Amino acid sequence: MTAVSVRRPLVMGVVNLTADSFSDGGRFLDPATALSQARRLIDEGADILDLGAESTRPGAAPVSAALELERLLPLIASIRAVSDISISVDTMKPLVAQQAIAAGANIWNDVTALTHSNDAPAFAAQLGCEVMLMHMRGEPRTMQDDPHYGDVVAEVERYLLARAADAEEAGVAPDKIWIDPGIGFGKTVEHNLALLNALPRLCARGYRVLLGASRKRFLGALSPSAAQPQDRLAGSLAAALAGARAGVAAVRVHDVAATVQALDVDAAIRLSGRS
Ligand code: HH2
Repeated sequence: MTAVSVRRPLVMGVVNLTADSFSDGGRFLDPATALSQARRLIDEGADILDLGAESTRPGAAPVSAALELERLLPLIASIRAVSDISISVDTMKPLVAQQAIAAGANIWNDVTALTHSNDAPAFAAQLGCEVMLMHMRGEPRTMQDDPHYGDVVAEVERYLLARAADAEEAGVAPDKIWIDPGIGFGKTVEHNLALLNALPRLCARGYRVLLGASRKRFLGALSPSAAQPQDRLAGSLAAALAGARAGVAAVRVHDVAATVQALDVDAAIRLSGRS
């Protein structure tokens, strides 16, 4: 008999090396604290660590490539000294991605979906790493100023498929491409809910899908007890489970242990329902 299995999404734990991230800004700026946070997320069961040195929250100030690298490279080296976990680097700058990959990162997570410069897709192809292409409307500084869409699902899907096609044309292998609807990036609460409902459709497009809903502001609008980012664990888990049921390949989260537990139980329930 062939073994039946239900694969749960990979869990990507966030380590923000930023002064101003919306949920944990400034907490892990010190290199030793950042490393201990990374180790903690590994111990809690993270499959991927997502390291970001520039906040993308609405209104965030840009950070120079030099400062991003100053924050990222020592941490990548110290994680690599203790673990072979997959590391993604959350940056829009090709040169930062290049140096991070050279230092031991495996994945380029780009919230601008390789549009920051004309040569970004060629850069990604040359690096040979996995790339995560996220949808964002506008830029972080202004993206939440009254975002409008005709049909948010169709527009986000069209954009992501066009960006993936561009990456493939530049030489990125299709199995290295991830797509991500960019929850909260130039979207109202209703847009985010429509996209969460459309995850099965996105997952059917042949690319791995990443979902990042953890602690985001729309959760606070949906439940009165979730006003502050640190009070949004339960809502974040609900979104992660919706992603798991839709077939996403990974969820990007701040609370790794709780997410692993919720996804493990959910996978076991689904598995037992099949037997
Ligand atoms: N969300 C954030 C940052 N990077 N990358 C992808 N691919 N998808 C996401 O949904 C995503 C992302 C925002 O969360 P956080 O890192 O906690 O905050 P900040 O951008 O303020 O550092």
